[in-house]
Amino acid sequence: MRRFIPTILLLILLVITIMIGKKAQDIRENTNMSETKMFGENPIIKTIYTADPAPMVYGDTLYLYTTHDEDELVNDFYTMNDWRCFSTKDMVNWEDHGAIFSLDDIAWADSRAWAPQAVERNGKFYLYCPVHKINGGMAIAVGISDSPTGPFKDLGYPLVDEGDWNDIDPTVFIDDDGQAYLYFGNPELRYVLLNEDMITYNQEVGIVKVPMTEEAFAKGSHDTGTSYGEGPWFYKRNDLYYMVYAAFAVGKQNEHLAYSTSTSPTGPWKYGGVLMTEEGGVFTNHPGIADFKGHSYLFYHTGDLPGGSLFHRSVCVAEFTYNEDGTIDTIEKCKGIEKATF
Ligand code: FUB
Repeated sequence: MRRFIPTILLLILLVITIMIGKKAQDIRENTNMSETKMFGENPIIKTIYTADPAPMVYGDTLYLYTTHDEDELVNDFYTMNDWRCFSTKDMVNWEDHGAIFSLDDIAWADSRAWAPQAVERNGKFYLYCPVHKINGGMAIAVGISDSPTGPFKDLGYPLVDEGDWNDIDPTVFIDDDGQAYLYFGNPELRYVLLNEDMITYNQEVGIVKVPMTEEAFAKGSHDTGTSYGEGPWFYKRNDLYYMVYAAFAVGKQNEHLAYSTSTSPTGPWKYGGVLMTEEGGVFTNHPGIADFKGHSYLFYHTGDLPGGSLFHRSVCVAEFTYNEDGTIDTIEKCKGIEKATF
């Protein structure tokens, strides 16, 4: 019998070890410890003040173009000299590509490097940017590059220049039939039909003024009597065209985000609702929407970085979903988003 005691003890030890191992596995499975979730925290760019986010998905990467609020203000107003680019493959880790286009590259502009949007066509990248003309009003410049991260080279003259202050905040979209649209404007929404070269537009159609009706943009407190303010973002999803924009509600000081839809790229537009309220924001807000790796994202800006203000903004992002009929519920300003998994 004494001969068997060590063997019995060994067997008991083995059974106990197996039981502990099994228990640990159960705990892991029940608490999902095998999956480590990662979150990206808002504001997503923490090194400088950024605003007016414009996402562009190209290949397996999301490129985010932004404006840049300088730390030091000139004349106590928006002080913005260059456009920045950041990229991510998972919505959590961001690479900073620095200044990819700047007022120094545009001989005919002197200030206000405002809200841009980029698009790719035939292997070239086009960055549409509002700027202030030397001795003039606002106009839309085009930067051209062989790479999404620049450097961008100026076209040499404005693409849109009506001699008024409406020519800001361009949003570009190429439809399935190849027709490209450039919408822009504050306080009126206007558009041109871009030619295939993306640097000229159909002169016969010219600059079209969208009817600023309450059916299209709801009653509001901006100059047209509607809520449409500025910062349009134009895109299509499931044959429905969306116009998302910064809006002014009656009795409110700060901008909220709203959207309208249409079954045609040129309207008529039908007001859809509030996408993001003014709450927790600064005077401006600015939408940029992208589908990336199976998720839908709304980029926007707040004043949430330390030292933040209406002139020192910071870009944030929120994930959202569409309702079955294509409508979108109001999206909360949020703490951040989960790492995109694929
Ligand atoms: O960032 C400067 C201007 O403020 C933009 O062009 C507008 O959309 C608003 O965000």
